[in-house]
Amino acid sequence: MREIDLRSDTVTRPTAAMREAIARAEVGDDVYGEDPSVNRLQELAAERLGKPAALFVPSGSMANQLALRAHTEHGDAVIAGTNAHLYLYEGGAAGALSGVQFTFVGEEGLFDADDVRGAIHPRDSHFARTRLVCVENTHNRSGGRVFPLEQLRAVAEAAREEGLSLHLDGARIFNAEVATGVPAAVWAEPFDSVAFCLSKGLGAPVGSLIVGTRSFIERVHRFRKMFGGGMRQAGILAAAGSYALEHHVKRLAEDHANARRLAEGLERIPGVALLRQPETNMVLFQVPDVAAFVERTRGSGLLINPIDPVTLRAVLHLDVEASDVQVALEIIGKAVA
Ligand code: TLP
Repeated sequence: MREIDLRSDTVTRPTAAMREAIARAEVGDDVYGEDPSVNRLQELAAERLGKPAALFVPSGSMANQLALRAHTEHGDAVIAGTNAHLYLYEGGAAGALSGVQFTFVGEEGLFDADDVRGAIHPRDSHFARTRLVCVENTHNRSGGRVFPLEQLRAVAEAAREEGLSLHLDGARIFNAEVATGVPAAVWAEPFDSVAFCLSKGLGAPVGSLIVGTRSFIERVHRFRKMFGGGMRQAGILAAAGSYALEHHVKRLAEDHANARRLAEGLERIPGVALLRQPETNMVLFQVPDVAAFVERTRGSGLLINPIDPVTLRAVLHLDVEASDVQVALEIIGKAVA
């Protein structure tokens, strides 16, 4: 039985061509800055995101947490959308490693300029100093939603006027690029720093990048060492990442098409409630008994994770074909019958 794994786009395995790129990778000691494959990936990433410098790090969580650490001091406040990954799903790191607290704004990851202005603490010693605004695009917890570009620019302008820094959790920024036709560098333009992942829709096994100005990346480099993220012959991972950036961006459109196919099919199954039309590669839906559903579908070779007691998230990726979507729909139909 071919297993269909829709738990996340993190579950992909490297393709044969990517494994070849890994096997051919030239390597060196990246803690000394001597790994040519890492250096090449960093240059490629900086160029793609339109920023002067980039740093390769082991995970998206580390990229976000390094950004928080580098932009803030202990005791500062950070403005973020509700259910931001860097708050909700990163093991409490922001409190533990950077000593920051959050002010949440908006709904489902989206917020506007007035939300930002209204969330800034008074400059008074009673209050934590508000220093940073974080945006997540696409937004994971709301099912891969894209932050509207003009709204994003207005948010950035408000933040700038108030002297705040801006960080983008762009773990899936290339999904936003492909869904909208707006280049990643344009999405990144208003931000001081951007984190993006190679190990999600792009299909590489490991790694994320953080991009920004040279002086910011130098600061992040120091914290990467401190957080234990300095890697040695990481070129074997970076080679997979460069391959992914060069070959796996355009194909994200297939994942988006499969997400729409899945959503259309789900709408026809009695007992299934689609939460909203997918904008990128995720589909959120509800069924009457989530626990029984997860067990039944798993028994039929289909893996889907709940994100809360009543909602499931199906994620489309490189290892899921259109024909798998049809099979998944049949399994789901039987599981809710
Ligand atoms: N998200 C994972 C889980 O942690 C929920 C997933 O399966 O979607 N930012 C965003 C927006 C993310 O979705 C993720 C991973 C990260 C950061 C963290 O990346 P990693 O897993 O590499 O630390």
